[in-house]
Amino acid sequence: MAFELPALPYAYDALEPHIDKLTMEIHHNKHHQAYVTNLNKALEGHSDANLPIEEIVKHISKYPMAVRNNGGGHFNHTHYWNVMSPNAGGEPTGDIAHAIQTSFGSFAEFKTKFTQAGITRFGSGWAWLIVKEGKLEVTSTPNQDNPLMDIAEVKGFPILGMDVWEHAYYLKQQNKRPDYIAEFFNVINWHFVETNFHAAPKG
Ligand code: MN3
Repeated sequence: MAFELPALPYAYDALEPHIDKLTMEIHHNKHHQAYVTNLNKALEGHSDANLPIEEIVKHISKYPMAVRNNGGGHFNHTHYWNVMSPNAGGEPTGDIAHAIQTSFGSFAEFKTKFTQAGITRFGSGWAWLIVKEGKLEVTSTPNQDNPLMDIAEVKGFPILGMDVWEHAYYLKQQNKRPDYIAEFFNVINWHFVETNFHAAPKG
């Protein structure tokens, strides 16, 4: 049983005009595929190749760097495709809206913090909204690390992840990462974020 590239839950052009078709095609079909291929290579003949990717990610310190980079890449991108959706964005409602209000004061304050986390992540990496000890927190990770990893500086349960690698936006926004982040807010699937919020450990 090898890891496989999951199908995108919508068409490559479904996030237009916010995220363009060519970026989505290359990002999914080339970048994510490469993480999957290289993860399979790195775990070839290893019994852990049958574990769910979450289990590998949680105990990432016991694996070589190739598993950290490519296993992280596989986990993060699988999350990312689902955290975006056509006809999405806007302000959340329900339990997740309430939790954001409680933790950050307002949605606008959360948006500022999350945007800053994405902008200030030097080089390649991710911005995250996590559940940590029952509370929401914004953090970021370098490369393909994520807050589930035992090596993460700030650990927690990721409920919303934003890819800020240049490959996520360079064809459309070139060097303007803040423009990509503004567009990302137009495609956030808050229902998926809320589902993750409910699945997070409470303690
Ligand atoms: Mn990416």
